[in-house]
Amino acid sequence: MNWTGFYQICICGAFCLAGIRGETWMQNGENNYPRQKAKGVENSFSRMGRFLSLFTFVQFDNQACTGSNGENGTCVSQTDCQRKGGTSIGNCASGYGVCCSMTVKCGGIVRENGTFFVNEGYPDLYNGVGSCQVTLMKINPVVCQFRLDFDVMNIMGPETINHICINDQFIVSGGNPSAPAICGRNDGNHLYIAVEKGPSASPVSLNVVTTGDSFQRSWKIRITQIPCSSEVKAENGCLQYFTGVSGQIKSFNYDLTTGRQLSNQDYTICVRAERNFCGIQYTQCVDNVNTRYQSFTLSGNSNQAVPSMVGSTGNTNFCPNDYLIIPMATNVDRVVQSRSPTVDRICGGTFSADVTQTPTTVLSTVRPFLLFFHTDSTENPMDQENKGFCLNYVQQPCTNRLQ
Ligand SMILES: [Ca+2]
Ligand SMILES: [Ca+2]
Repeated sequence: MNWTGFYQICICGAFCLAGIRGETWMQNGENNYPRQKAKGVENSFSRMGRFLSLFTFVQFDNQACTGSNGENGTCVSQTDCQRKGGTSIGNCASGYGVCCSMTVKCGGIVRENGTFFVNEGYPDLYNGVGSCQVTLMKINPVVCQFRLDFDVMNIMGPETINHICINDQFIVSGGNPSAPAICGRNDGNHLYIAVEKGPSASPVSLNVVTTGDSFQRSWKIRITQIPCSSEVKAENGCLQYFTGVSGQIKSFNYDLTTGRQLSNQDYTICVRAERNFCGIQYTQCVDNVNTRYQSFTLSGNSNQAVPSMVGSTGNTNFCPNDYLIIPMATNVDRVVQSRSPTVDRICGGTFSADVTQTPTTVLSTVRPFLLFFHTDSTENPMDQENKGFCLNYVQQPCTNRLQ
């Protein structure tokens, strides 16, 4: 993301104006940037024009950096890092800045872009019971969304009968769309929280509730603030937002070994249609763990082979309970023959737009590219050992066939 900041340090023999800085927001094309500039430096120079030739300027962006420990931070001056309560994890900007990692724990307030919310004692594991909440503050009125990236997110999973998060829960309060409570293992997943534009937006809080049995928990959540005009701002209503021509989408707590499809989910997943792409194909992920592919198991007894089920054809299961909606989905190998009937609602134990036990590649040409995931509050006895879904997507270029 192009959070360009800007820091100027002047280097000269006897004169140095380094460290005279302030923070403001400036327009740069389509984006608003938090920009640090050398406040007063220009005035000083206008008065000291004759000395200008003595100065050499080094400027660097307040961009994401990688610390010596391999973790991500933000490149700022050492003074700023200390002032903000961060930790230096390395150098950046040719040694003129430090790669600063900012973290908050229970009870903390997030006031900086790129802050991590971590468990008490992180990177040690946390085996306590309680409610751990942090509050998110917009760093600027033009921020419209928070993006949460779960670098590490491992709390106790759902109970095993109906897959409800009754032990541990991660809860987002405030913001829009309302995020479902999630639990279990969610490393690498993400979600977006939309907030009102302007200075007086309703507060957003993140809460990790831990109850019940002993469990070795850990979390590290990166919180990115996204301006309304940003290219990476999610479209309205999207809890998850993927960019790029190809990628992978997983339901929360998806894991081929220990994961369980979560109940009470209801959210929209969006994929940004890249320029000159008119369609999108989905294929269920490879399963190297189980003897039979279980990377799309939304309904039925996943201990057995279960065909795909679709909501619009005359079979016995119209996916009334748990389903993934892909607008006007059709199997790729049927498209060329004719304008085949399309379906929207897919469930069962195999991913296909037809009723089959063979996983197939599914195409949708409805833009924007969206999926809606819904699960009800029960599993047992009809559904057992469902894992949810993992889909690989590939956008399809605009051709005569796909326009
Ligand atoms: Ca199910
Ligand atoms: Ca269910």
